[in-house]
Amino acid sequence: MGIQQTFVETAESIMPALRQDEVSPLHIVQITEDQEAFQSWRTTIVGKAEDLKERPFGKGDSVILDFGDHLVGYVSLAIKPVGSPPDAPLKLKLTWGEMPCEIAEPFEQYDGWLSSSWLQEETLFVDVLPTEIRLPRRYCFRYMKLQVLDTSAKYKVAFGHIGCTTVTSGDVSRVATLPDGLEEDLAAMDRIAVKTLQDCMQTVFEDGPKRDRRLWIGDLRLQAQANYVTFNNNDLVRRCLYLFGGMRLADGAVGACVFEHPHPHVDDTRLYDYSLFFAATLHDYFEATGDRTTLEELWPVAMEQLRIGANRLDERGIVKDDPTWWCFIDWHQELNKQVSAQAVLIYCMRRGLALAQLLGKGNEAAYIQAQIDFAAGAAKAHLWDNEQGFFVSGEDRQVSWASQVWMALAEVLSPEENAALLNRLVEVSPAIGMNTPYMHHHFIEALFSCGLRETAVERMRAYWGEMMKDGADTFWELYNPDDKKLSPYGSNLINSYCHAWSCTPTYFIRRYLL
Ligand code: RAM
Repeated sequence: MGIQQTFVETAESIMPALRQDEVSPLHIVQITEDQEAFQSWRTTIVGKAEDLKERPFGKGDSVILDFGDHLVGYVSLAIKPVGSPPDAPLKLKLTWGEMPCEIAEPFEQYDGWLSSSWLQEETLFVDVLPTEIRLPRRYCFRYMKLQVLDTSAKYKVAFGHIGCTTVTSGDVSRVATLPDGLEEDLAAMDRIAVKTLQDCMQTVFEDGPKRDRRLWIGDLRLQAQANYVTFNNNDLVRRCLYLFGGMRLADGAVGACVFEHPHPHVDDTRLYDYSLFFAATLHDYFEATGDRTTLEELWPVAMEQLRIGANRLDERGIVKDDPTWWCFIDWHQELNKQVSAQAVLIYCMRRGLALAQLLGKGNEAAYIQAQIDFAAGAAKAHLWDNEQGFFVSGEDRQVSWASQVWMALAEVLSPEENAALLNRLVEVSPAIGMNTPYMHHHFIEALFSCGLRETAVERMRAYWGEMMKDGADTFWELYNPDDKKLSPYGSNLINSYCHAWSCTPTYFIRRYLL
């Protein structure tokens, strides 16, 4: 299978232009340890950024600048010598942070399992002063620390213009203003969600502009849904669909993520649920755009994902669960993913069925319908525990939030039974919870689709609302109100604090609450 060049060419032909803006820092801040503050770091304004211009910096001097909001872009700075003619290079260290922790905690102490190279820092040796430097890498930050590691005994330096040229393919003027009357906290939540999406919108829908800076299909699906009610950059969704469709794994499965550079190529990560989401994303794209040409071209890819997914059903009609198999669902080590995977399969097949019917593909529609009946029937027969009133997953018959949420979305039970299932879930609150905004998204979506609007809004407030109270400028990759340093990567320094899959409050607000 591998590469379908014409699809990749279509994707490359609709490369978006990036919009730029110039942003300057606002404040000089101090970051101090405070157990009461989010992740134990408190930020205090100690001056205006413009006051920096007159301040000479010698060996060992440093300053932290606050740009006032989350930015993605290219940093430039003007540096001039103060005192005698510079008789040695300037050695300057720069550190960027989306969050105070990245500025306050030395990166040398980082011991997580993702590469430390994601941590944003730079050491510059400047031979000739004065100078104006534009750094070649794109950074993602609100805070920037300047540390003069050395000048010489004879001169110091001063910083003139410091700025960031931001980049995004999201045109904020296309986002409709919210009507008056929406509660203030929800309007603020919408604004932060839109900003999150905007900063992730580059030449693809990136998962996080700090990390991993690439296109993952699980993230894409949610970004696309948020995009249809905000930026409406539908060509960007189309480009991403063609990238996934054009570059697949050896057996035809859609890869979990793709890279754009040095040329488009698919990563070798395979996730059961992510491959299936190709069909759901194509379904949503067609629903939003009515673009039949794209649907017709990419339909065979979607159909193939459904077949590959259904091939994992055992003779009973249950997704085989073994240690070699990887399904994402949530960052949660103890979560058994069998029930959720079964539900994702059914959820995606339902959307595939709608597309097959629309395209008049009778045989394929019949095949999908038969698989839905098989898998949904098996779920009720083998995964439902009548006594507990929950779906149970894996050999140990685990009851988790994810299993119930995904089964509600898969509509295996009747609408009334689904609503009762979600109410029971909230009441019983099983110990195997949800860790990511991605999993919370599915919980909220399930609540809205079962008509549990009040609980949905309450839960949005309890999750994204808490992130706001904890100072979010953009919504985060990971958040657990009970464990604020939670990271699946061994350190919260490497977490992404502007993350695609966290942008969906705007989708909920604009789709269900206006
Ligand atoms: C992480 C990223 C990304 C997600 C994958 C599965 O690397 O956070 O958003 O889709 O995991």
